[in-house]
Amino acid sequence: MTELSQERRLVTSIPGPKSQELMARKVAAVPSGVGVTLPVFVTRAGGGVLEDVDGNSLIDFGSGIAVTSVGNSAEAVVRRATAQLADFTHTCFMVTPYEGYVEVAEQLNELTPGDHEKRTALFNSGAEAVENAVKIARAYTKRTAVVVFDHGYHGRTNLTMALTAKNMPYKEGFGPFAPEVYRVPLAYGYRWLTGAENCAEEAAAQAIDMITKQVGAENVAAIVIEPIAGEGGFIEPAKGFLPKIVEFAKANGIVFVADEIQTGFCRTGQWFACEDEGIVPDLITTAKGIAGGLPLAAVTGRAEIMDAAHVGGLGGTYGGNPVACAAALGAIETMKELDLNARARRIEEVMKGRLLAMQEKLADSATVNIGEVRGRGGMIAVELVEPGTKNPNAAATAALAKACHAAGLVVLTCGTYGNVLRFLPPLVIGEDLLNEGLDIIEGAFARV
Ligand code: PLZ
Repeated sequence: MTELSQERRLVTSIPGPKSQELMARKVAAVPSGVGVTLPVFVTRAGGGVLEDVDGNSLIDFGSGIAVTSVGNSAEAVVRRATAQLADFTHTCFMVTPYEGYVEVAEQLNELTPGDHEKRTALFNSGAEAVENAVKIARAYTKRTAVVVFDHGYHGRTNLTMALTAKNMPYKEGFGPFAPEVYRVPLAYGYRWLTGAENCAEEAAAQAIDMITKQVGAENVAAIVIEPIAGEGGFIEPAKGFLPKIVEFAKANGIVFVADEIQTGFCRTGQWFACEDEGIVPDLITTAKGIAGGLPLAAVTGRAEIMDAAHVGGLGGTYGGNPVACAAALGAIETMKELDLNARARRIEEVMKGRLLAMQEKLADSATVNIGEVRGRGGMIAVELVEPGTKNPNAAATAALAKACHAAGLVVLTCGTYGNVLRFLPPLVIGEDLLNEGLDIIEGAFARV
């Protein structure tokens, strides 16, 4: 197969005619509930590009939602997964186990924060990992309540829909939801009414007050939080907020669960985003970046908590599939070899430099302002507002994303108010493509 050339190349309009034909088949064969951000059908992908059926090559600032951090079809992922495919594809780890699963567990026990004794259980999706973290915390504490935060996202299964904050599109019409889920404020500095400088202190106090007054700390099994809220808008909780919540959990025998499904595996310039504030979670959920694109997820945590579930209480037919495990070992090998943490930090430097300049340039714009540039590593976003206000500008966000797509740049939106343009490039993207992508964003701002 010919090497995928690392360039943007548009030979048709986006989407091209072949993609449009396939989209018509999709509409006839797949329910409309399964949405599509950019109806371009992919044939090959790698490095920082996606190639489509019409021969276009698009720059990838999405990584399939923070999954292909090591790039699509990364060499070590393909090599190890291919070898595993030829050896055996499935036995079910609960029936007759295999080494790859144990090796992934060992790696995660070592890479995650804290040097206490740990255990790891493997699953198929992020939502499944979060569900299992809650099961484990309930088994350990013999309590039922789960505390989550404003703007939180944890999945689309029944329990994780309950844990997820945003109604549309995730929950609307899909209830009733799982009980014993309580939502408290998140330290969202940009939108904190008394100002960002008071946010960490006040939000933590409010959250703790709500837990103690409305739920009772002694009833709480787990506090589940993303160290950076992903789908909610790439919100970095104001510094000091997370440590206060951790301290409260510790003082009250509550299992602190960090959902690092989007932030994990070098995405934020650390193995895990918790590390930035020195946080050691009791349990940590991971998925996405873990296996270079193959479906795999994990719960890693303190041995005494992880071992609380009775024998046979955890599992699933496919959890820790051997091919996915081999891919994960290849992905982790790549992260170490290429020092993707350093690459993520470089991406932040380049992106923030240019986005902050755009923010300044747009200060007098009559259509859109960049309210805030935020995020860490290869997880960067701009929150867009109406000129001279903090009113969310979802219309401009949608228009900008569309303009980027038409120019051959895959970008995603997010945010409770739909007004955040987010960038999640593969961490192996070349700096020329990174800058070309930023040129496109700058051009889109100039036109919108
Ligand atoms: N926790 C922090 O980011 C998945 C969702 C895309 P699954 N985020 C992308 C969509 O619209 O469905 C996510 C996450 C965090 C949990 C999940 C859920 O992971 O692998 O999608 O189940």
